[in-house]
Amino acid sequence: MAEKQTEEKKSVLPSKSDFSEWYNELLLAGEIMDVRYPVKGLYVWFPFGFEVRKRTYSLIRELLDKDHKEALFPLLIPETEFMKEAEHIKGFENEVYWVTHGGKNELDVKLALRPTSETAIYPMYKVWVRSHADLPIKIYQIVNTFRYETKHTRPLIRLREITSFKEAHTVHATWDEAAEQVREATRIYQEFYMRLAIPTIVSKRPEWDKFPGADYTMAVDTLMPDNKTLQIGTAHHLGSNFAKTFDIKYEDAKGEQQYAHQTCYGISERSIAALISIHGDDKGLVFPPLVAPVQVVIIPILFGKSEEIITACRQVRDCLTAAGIRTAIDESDERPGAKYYRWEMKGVPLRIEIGPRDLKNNAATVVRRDSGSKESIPLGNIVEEVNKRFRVIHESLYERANSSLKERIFDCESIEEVKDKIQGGIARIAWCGERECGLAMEEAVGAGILGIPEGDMGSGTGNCPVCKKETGNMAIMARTY
Ligand code: A5A
Ligand code: ZN
Repeated sequence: MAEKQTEEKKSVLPSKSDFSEWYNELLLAGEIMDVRYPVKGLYVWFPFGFEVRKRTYSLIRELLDKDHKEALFPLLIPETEFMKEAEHIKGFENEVYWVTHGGKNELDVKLALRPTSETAIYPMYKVWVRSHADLPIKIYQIVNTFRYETKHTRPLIRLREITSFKEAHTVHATWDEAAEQVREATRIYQEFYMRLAIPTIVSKRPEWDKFPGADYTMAVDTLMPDNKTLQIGTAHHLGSNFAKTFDIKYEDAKGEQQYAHQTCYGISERSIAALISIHGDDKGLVFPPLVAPVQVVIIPILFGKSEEIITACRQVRDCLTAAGIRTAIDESDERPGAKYYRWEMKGVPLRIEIGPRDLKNNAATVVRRDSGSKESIPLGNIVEEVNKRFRVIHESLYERANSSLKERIFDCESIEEVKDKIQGGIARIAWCGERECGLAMEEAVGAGILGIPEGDMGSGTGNCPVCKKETGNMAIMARTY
C-alpha cells in the first residue's frame, strides 16, 4: 500500500521533455511559487522558494558589495520626473501602473509605480554629485518593480510585479569609465551565473533592442530546455543622456562643469527560473550545493532495533552542521523510498543513508542527486568527503549545462537554415551589422537577433545573408522568452 502511494505520487511531475507543463508543476510540487494569487502576473513565494531566493541573492550581494553600496529608493515616482527623458518614456509608457488617488482625492501629480528606477534615483544623483571627487558612485538596490507586461506572463520569467529586481546605478566622470563599468557588470553577472552553474552568452543587443535611453545594451542570455533563450541580465551604457535631462554635473579638476556618464544593470528572479529549469529533472529540483537550502539529508535505514543507527545519524548531522553544512535528518515514520522521493523533489545535492551494514563498516552510503551515483564513504572523514562531493557536483552540473548549450548552437549559412535550426536552439550566422540587414533577417526568420556575442562566438568569416557583403561578425538568433 505504502509502495503504491509513492508510485502514484511519482507521477505528479510530468517529464521534463514537456518543459512548460513540467515547469508549472515543479513550481508547486517543489514549493517554489504559488501561482494561485488572483492577479495576473503576480505570484507568491513559498517559504522554501524564498529560501532559494535568499541564498541566490546573497551570492549577487556578495559580488556587488566588494565595491558597490546598497541603498533604497522610493517605489513611487512623480509623473513630472518620470516624463523627463523622452526615449525612456517611449520605452515604458505602455507598461506603467499609475497611482492616481490618495483615498478619495485625485492626486495633483500622478505617481508611477517604478517599472525601473532611473527616474527615482537620478533626481537624487543631481543633488549628490558635486565634484569629480564624488565619483564614481556605485549603488544598487533589490526591490520590487511593476511592469504592465502585455506578452504572456509566466512565474519567475515575465512578471507584472518583479519581486526581486536587483538594479545597480553608477555615475562616472567619462564615457570610457562608464564603458569599463558595463564590462565589469557583465563580468560580475557571468561570475554570479557560474556560481549557479549556469552557462551564459554575453552579447551586444542590436541598437533597435537596446534599453530605452541607453547608448547601448549588453545582455546575458542562457538557453532554456525548450530551446528558447532567456535574457537573465542586462547592462546599459547610458552615456550622458540621463545626466542631461536630470542635470547631473560635476566640477572637473580644472573647475569646469561637466555632465556625468552613467550605467545601470539589472537582474531579476529570472535567475531562479534559469536555475531550476536548467538543472531540474524528472524527479524534481536539482540545486548546486552553494544555493541548496538543504545540502545534505540523512536517512536512517532501520531494521528492528534502531537506537544505534539513529545515534550514528545524529552524530553525523552534528558533525556536518558544526562544519557549516546545511544538514537535515529525516526521522519520520515513512519508508525510505518515500523519503528519497521527497528530498529528491527538493533538490538536496547529497543523500546520506546509514543502515546496519554501513555502521558495521564504520561507513555511510552517499547518493548524488545530480547523477544518482552511490558510494560508500568512511564516517571518520565525513566533512571532507561531503565537501569534496559538493565541488564535483557543482562542476558536473556546470559541465552538463554547458555541453547542452554548446550542442544547441548551430552554424548557419542561409536564412532558411536559421529558420530550421532555431527550433533546436541558437543559430549563428554572419551579419554585416547594418540595421536594415538585421531587421530583414529578423523579419524573414520570425525571431530576434540577440546580438554579436563577445569572444570567439562573435567572430568568423561569412557573407551577410541580406546584402551579401563579406563580414567577420557573427550574430546569434533564437526564439526568446
Ligand atoms: N534599469 C535597468 C537595469 C533595467 O531595467 N533593465 S531591463 O529592463 O533590461 O531589466 C533588467 C533585467 O530584468 C532584464 O534583463 C530581465 O532579465 C529582467 N526582467 C525584465 N522584465 C522582467 C519581467 N517582466 N519579469 C521578470 N524579469 C524581468
Ligand atoms: Zn548586410
